[in-house]
Amino acid sequence: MNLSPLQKARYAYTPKLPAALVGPVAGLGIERGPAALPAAEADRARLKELFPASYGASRVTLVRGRGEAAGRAGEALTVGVILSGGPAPGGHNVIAGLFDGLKAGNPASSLIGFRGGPGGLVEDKSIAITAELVDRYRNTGGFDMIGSGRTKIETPEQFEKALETAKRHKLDAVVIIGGDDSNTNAALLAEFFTARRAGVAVIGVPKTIDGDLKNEDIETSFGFDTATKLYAELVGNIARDAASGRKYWHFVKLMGRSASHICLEVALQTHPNVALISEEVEANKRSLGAVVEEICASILARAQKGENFGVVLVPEGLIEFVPEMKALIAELNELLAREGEAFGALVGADEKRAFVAARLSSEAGKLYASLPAEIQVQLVWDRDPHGNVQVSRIETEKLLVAMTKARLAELAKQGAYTGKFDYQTHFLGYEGRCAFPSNFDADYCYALGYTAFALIAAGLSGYLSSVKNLASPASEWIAGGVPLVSMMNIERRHGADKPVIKKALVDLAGAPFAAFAAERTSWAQSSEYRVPGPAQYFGPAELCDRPTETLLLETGRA
Ligand code: FBP
Repeated sequence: MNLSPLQKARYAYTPKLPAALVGPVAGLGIERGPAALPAAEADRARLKELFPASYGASRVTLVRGRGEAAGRAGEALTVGVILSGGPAPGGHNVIAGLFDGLKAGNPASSLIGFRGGPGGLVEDKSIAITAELVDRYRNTGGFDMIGSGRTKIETPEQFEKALETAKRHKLDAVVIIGGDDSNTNAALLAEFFTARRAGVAVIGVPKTIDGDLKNEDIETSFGFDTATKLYAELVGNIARDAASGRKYWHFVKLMGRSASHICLEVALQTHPNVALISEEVEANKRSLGAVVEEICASILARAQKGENFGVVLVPEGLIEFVPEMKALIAELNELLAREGEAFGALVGADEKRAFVAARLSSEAGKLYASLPAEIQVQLVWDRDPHGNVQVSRIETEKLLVAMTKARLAELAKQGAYTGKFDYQTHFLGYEGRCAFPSNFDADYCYALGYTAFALIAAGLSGYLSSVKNLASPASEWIAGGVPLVSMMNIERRHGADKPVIKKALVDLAGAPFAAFAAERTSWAQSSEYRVPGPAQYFGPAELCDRPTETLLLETGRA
């Protein structure tokens, strides 16, 4: 193998663990809290109906030397593991933590990787995860050890096939490492296995760079820390380039399918001139035109100082939060779900646009027609298996540039703008998903994997591995589990009401947004960008182990 010097050095890194997980597994215990119920009271009855076996379970905390013993810790267990959805830095360390936990419990335990995501369980595509294999991937980025995929296990046949695979391998448990959609799937699978008395537990692990799988039990999903550090490094560099060349406005779209957590975190780290927060756009019912006005206001103010350059951060999901676009997308989703077959038979882009345009309501049709042709096509590209619009493929940054240019031309005509507008567009997303995990993500992921083992050993199923108190040193982290169903609500997907884990959007009343809102007026005019530089792996803890600004602000540690 061609190993880089950093890869070799990272092999030697020993992830830090919460105190409860340090020491012999025989000492592991759990403490149960009260029943954890879904936050959406209106959906409780329906969720109870859909998840009779899993509904109403308690949160659990892992403890050492007390509580209920994790009775199966010493057994020879066979566990399957799946990486699901988009990669996020640290996934390999979840597998390493799970593997090490299993082997510490009983060296005869075995771990099986299902390849290519949940489809690997359905189709029984597996690989034995050996010590040698794990060692090759410790503390490295990527999901390439076993691969990932977005297959949704939803048809009765798929559930049956998953059960057959589990029986064939004599699995005691399956660990699903994924985001909100994948963990929704984990909850359904757990319920199905329990209803069929299969004796196979299902445990989820909170993954996604988007940072939107969070709640009072899950302070952050893994991968968010590393990805935002990497994007912030790049945005800081771009900002410095802007201030050096003094000739471009850089429009940077940042990944994050729905929520703007990534954009907000990168803004807090770099102080750009404009950072759009989708949730605020939606809350204030702002049109695309109003969003463009905000960008133009900064451009005008800076042009007056002779600063015809700047940085605009655009969250990937913005388009779905602008009310008129949201209504259009909702109509498109229903239309494509209803007439998917006829639409799928069309070949050319023009034909597809015409098909859609002819079926939209008059308001949505007008808006659709006003968009650039490429955006019209991008809006009707296939939804992913969970029904999501593939926002990473919609060039919102280019749409905003085109609208900004047009608006500046109008303002110039009115004599209100005399600056010069030149631009560059960027999309930062895939660059960050397989980066070497930061120390934070390397530690967090290892702890999540080890916790998943402990939950299995405690005989639990339908739980999400949870590690809390993350703004403190790792030794003070609190490991445990939270029932998956307690995070669910009922939402409209693919034209039908479905139980799903609720996505956590940016809280406009929360500390990270407040910190941003307090500064952004001055950032709009200033060229004093903050340049965070690359993530550090070696050196003092305040440099190497510092969590995100979001986490520090949310826990009052900023
Ligand atoms: P997950 O929810 O699976 O973690 O996906 C994260 C993500 O990176 C989104 O930010 C992005 O919109 C999407 O995946 C892109 O998906 P794909 O890899 O299928 O292009």
